[in-house]
Amino acid sequence: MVIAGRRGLAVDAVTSEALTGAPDTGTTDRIAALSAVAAAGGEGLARLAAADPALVALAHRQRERRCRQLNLVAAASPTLPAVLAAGALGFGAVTAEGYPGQRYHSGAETVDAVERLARARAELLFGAAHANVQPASGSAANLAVLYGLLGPDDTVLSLELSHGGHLSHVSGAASVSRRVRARHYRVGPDGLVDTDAVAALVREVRPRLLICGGSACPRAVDFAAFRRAADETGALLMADVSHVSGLVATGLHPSPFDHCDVVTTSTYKQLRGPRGGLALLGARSRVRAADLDRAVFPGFQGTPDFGAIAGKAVALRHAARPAFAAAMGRVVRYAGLLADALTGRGVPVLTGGTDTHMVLVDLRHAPVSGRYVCDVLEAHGVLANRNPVPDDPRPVGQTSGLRFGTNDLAFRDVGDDLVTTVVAAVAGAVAELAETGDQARCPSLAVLPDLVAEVASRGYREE
Ligand code: DSN
Repeated sequence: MVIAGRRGLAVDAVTSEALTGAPDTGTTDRIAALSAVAAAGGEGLARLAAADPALVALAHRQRERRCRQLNLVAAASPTLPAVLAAGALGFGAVTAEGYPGQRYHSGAETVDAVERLARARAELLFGAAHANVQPASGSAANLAVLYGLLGPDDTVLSLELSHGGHLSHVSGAASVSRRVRARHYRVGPDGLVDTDAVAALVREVRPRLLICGGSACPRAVDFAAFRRAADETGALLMADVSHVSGLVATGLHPSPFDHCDVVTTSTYKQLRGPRGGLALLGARSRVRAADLDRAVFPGFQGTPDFGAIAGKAVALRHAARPAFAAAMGRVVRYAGLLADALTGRGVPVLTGGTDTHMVLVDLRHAPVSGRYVCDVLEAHGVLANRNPVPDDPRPVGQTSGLRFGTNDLAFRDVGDDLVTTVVAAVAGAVAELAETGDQARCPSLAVLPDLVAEVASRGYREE
């Protein structure tokens, strides 16, 4: 297959054969042998059904729900079937602390190669100087950096949680805030981060680490401006690109790797990978690879999940393919359609639009909360999440925001006409709820279940 994308050819050229000397083949015999060990294979499922019928019943229920749902959760992408299979091959059963060639347990030769493969693909895909593929999640990657690279007197400067930051960026609600000192910058009335104001705060706070990116940032992050802000006092700069790592990998979002010392991401939010994270170094990072590795292990985690690392390797290879780049193009386009449909119906969205997969509805002046709208949409088959907005007048259990994302929709085998119709119906439902406060007076809701079923019946492309 021809591979494109910024670093596609190089990513595809990294084979386990190159790393281990063992032939890279997928012969029928080998696949048959593997299906016997794969927990997802028929034999494994039959055993599960006998061992735990309750769990199998829940799996059926979840499958049936998925057939009636449109997933517009911004923090989700559909896990690749190949990633699920990789996770079920038995690598996860290996206990081996440490890093390839330097494990604390024997029997790690094969998982060493798996980890090297994932690491090489991550470095090539993103243009990173170094990749640590062991973090159990994006949060774990962030916490490893915070605990491992900062001293007791250091301060972190990051985006405030209610303004779009993340719990693991030393939010007051996270236990890390009892160990690591933090100050936070905020977005302005336009919903955007003013990087000149961040630079001024850097001069005042003199943080050891400046963090950019977050969980509810619909606009592209200006990494170069954050670098200039960090350089005011020589702070380290870290970007958390968990939400946009697919866009970064395909060049549809600016890359942090020329500007940041450390870059973290989760692997399931946009990369179609397993639950897990990556901690990466920028091209000119002042952090040494050995220090980053020590921060993850032994600093923060023990034995990594090699099943997840195998899944990360698969997802990283897939992210270098033309089909993934095409899907990322649709992600951004569909999010723009949704933002336009909402604003066209008089529903404000934060920042007035989006550059990414994410659209943040602002319900501050509506008679209904984010939670209410989220619950009503779910009852009609549409998944989203309630989200705080800056200076939210409602409590965090209710919120005045609603966060949508278009990752799942963009990977589905649906054409633009159906997407346009669905997006208009979702926007209509939100607009009517925001205007009337009463779901009984929202005609757009009635059309949602059939549209959702139509989209859900299409399955995913390029698997
Ligand atoms: N970080 C959370 C979010 O963005 O929704 C999910 O992991």
